[in-house]
Amino acid sequence: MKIYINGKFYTKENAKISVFDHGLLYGDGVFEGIRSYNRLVFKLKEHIERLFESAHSIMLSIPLTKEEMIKAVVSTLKTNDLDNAYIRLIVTRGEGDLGLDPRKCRGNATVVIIADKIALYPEKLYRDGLTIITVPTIRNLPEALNPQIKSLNYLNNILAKIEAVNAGCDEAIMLDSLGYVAECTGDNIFIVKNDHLYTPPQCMGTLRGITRDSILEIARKNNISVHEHVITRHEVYISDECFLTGTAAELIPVVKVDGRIIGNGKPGKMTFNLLKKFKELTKKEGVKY
Ligand code: PXG
Repeated sequence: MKIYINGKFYTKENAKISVFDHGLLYGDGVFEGIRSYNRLVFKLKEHIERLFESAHSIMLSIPLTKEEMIKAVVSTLKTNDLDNAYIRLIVTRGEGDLGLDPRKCRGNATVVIIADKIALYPEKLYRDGLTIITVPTIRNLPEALNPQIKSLNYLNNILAKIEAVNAGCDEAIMLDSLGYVAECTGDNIFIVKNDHLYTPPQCMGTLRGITRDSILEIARKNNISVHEHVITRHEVYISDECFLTGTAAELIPVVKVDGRIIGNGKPGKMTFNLLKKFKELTKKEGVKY
């Protein structure tokens, strides 16, 4: 495995950054998780766009242009000769001192690109569906740390994941400060009711997921009624189908929430149909390498 750090490639053993890097000291940085399918990088432009938006919001200046960043990702994939990959793109504030003042990092942002494989859940769960739970930890408040910023500070999500794991569940539903369903720890959430598709709007505590947007696009093209609308836990409990979306998980069915069986307890028809169409899209769309 060859890892890109600031324009050079290193073996896994030699891929190291400073312990004074503010990405490590404070989680001060931004990231993206991207997938490639059959030598096509899915929605690469959208991921790079979101990375630059996250960086702009935290006043982190990325030392590459968007075009250069795209080239760096492509070159990492070529160097590693992976047909299907999970790419982790990280930009940290860089090396500073032990104070949190980002000016001490002198604009030396660190860019890291790792291309590897990832299977978030065992194959069986894609067939049988997940058991999930609503957890006490709410999603970060947008007025404190906006979930639209994909920052390296993921403790909010990790705490929720720990609560789900402690309860013996696969994933956590995180609510927003008003008690509406926001999203899961690394995925967006959808429900189906009477053939209509619902997902929370991106304004409260919800990341505008790129997989989420692809599913919405596929649904609209297939004349499915789509609603970006606030969702309560009650609406999840009485839904016909429920599924999660994310680059790492792709699209995975949910069959039990807070002890309530969803639909007939099996992954639903619309879920499988959207998954099939999503897979088709990943086969034909993307940046070639
Ligand atoms: N919500 C959150 C909070 C995320 O972190 C998504 C939704 C889905 O967004 P995309 O654009 O990927 O459809 C994410 C992204 C993991 C893991 O190990 C998950 C993400 C990032 C890094 C690791 O589960 N999810």
